Amino acid sequence: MKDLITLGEFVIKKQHERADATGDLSQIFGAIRLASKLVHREINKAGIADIVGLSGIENVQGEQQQKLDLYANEKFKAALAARGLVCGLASEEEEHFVEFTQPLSRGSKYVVLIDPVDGSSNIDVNVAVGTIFSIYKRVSPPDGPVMLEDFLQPGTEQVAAGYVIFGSSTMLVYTTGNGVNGFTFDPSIGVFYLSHENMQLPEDGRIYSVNEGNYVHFPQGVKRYIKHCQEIDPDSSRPYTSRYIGSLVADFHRNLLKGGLYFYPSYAGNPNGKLRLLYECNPIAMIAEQAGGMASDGRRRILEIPPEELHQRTPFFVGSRNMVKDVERFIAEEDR
Ligand code: P6P
Repeated sequence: MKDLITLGEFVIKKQHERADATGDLSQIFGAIRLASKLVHREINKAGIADIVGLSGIENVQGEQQQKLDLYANEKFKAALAARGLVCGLASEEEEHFVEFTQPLSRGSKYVVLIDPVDGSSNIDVNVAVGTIFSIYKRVSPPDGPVMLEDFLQPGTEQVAAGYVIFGSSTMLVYTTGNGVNGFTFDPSIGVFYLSHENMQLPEDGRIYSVNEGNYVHFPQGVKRYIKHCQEIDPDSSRPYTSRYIGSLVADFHRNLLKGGLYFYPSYAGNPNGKLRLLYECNPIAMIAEQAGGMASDGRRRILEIPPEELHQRTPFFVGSRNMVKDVERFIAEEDR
């Protein structure tokens, strides 16, 4: 049995391989690791503990906050604040960014953006959910307060991005810009072990993931692409398979491993779709690109979209490079 490498050992190893590495990211990943273990524990007893169901509170999105959303948000916030390397956090569950004012955090040079539990409406029905995180270096003066500009940076400026998927097993998948690696959690000893080294997103795929219930509201080019997926053409392995879990992290993770395209287009009354640019699309897009895939809003590279506000949404097409290029071609034909 080959030597098992823990997430902590791997992050330290990678840190020593980079002359400019300071060890800060290693510390931040330690906080993410801790909070992920706490969320794993709560999710895995959700049926028993009073953690399932709605909190009775609405978040800034006007969505009913699940109790686990709040629990996870608090645990990630506390763990990141305690490390003294992060000066602020933005979260799907927080209307505004949160500045960490503890003396330990003053002058820290990183900010973190998270979706604490993406797909949380699936918790009650025992379907995989995930945490998504994105890490930037602050751009405001280090001796001053954290500013909104620290969070409104294009995805190309991310220093790290990743997700934790709480599924049949709990996995943490991340990138610091040098490839993508996946770690599987062993709850018996509370350790994440390297299980998927140098993950590659197949450039072709046969799986498309979209909520076809919105079909009538999709733009014409997207409708034509969906019909393209369903046509019989053995030479191009069509019809493709439709797989949609309703949990971005779970749908993306499957497509990362097997190839495929996840998309949440604009639809009636929602010109920018549903997914949030800063703490859902940018981190997933960084992982996709680092694994050889592609992420677009149907016309532009996701990572180059200039953010204008914390919770802004964007249409999202992510996965196998050739599938993203195909759907962009159908959309472009409608633009002519
Ligand atoms: P719909 C979960 O709320 C989420 O943000 C993604 O995880 C998921 O892919 C999508 O929304 C599901 O949305 O409208 O298809 O139920």
